[in-house]
Amino acid sequence: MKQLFQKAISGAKTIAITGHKHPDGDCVGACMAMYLYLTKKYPKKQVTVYLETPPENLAVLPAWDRIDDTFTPPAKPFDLFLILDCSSEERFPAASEMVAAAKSTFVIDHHMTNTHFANGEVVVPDASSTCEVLYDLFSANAIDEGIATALYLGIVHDTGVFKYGSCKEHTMQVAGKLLSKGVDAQRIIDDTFYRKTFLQNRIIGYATLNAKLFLDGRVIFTQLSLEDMQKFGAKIKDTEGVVDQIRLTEGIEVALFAREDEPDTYKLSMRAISKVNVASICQEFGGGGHRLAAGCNTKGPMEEVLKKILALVEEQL
Ligand SMILES: [Mn+2]
Repeated sequence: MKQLFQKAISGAKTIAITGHKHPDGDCVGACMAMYLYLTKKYPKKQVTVYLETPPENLAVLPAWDRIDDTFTPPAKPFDLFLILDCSSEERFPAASEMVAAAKSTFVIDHHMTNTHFANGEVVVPDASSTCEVLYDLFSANAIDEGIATALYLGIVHDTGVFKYGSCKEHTMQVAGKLLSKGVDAQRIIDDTFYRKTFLQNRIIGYATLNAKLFLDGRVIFTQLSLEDMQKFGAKIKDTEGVVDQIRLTEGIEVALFAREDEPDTYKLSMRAISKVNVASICQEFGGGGHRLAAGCNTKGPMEEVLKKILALVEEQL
């Protein structure tokens, strides 16, 4: 694995890094860690990081101001494009032309639904996060406090603070190594994960108030319509935390949160407790993710979509 990555890096003079649209903690942590690592270890290489403007609560990471969120293309195609935390080519629309023009592409990911779309890859479906995979690819002695903080943040976010089943012995060992580099764990966990804006908390409350139970209380569902979003003046990032809150309802096996992004077009987030593989359900709708946490985009009235999803959930219960 390490050699594959080193080989991909070695010949490249210009390297770009990107992650998926609506970047989350793991995606941003991975991109920043990679940027910091490459610029430190290979000062002669020219490194650019492209990302959609990340949520402000992640702005604790070093080199935050180096993110190019305008996706300005280079004068000459990149020698190497590193694509992090992306399961398929649809996940990075803003960078897709630059990626297609690059001389070589390399994916580092941990989604079991990865479609293997690049010239080279390190995909570890067993890993808790892309940041965990990166730790295993980096030379340990080059990891400083800044790189460690970025990696730690990604692991914290993708494991729901070390609680999901994806968080294994190795994850904790990696986290321990990162702590020894001086990571301020409490600050990262509180400030970037648990703290919500006033608006986020109001939306979590509203969405939870409107939630309904299905299949004898084993499925919880809530939605935010375009009208709701307008009423609150909410953006996508303001709906963060909804699905993780309703997931904590006693007796449920699956939590569903649908956010209407355009008329009758929904972003659906799914969580499962243990039995149901929500990634396989989301794949039926062109999405993907992990066994217990996945998402997809759906078209059509939500009542119809919900009916189909409930039928698929019931098959697995
Ligand atoms: Mn991830």
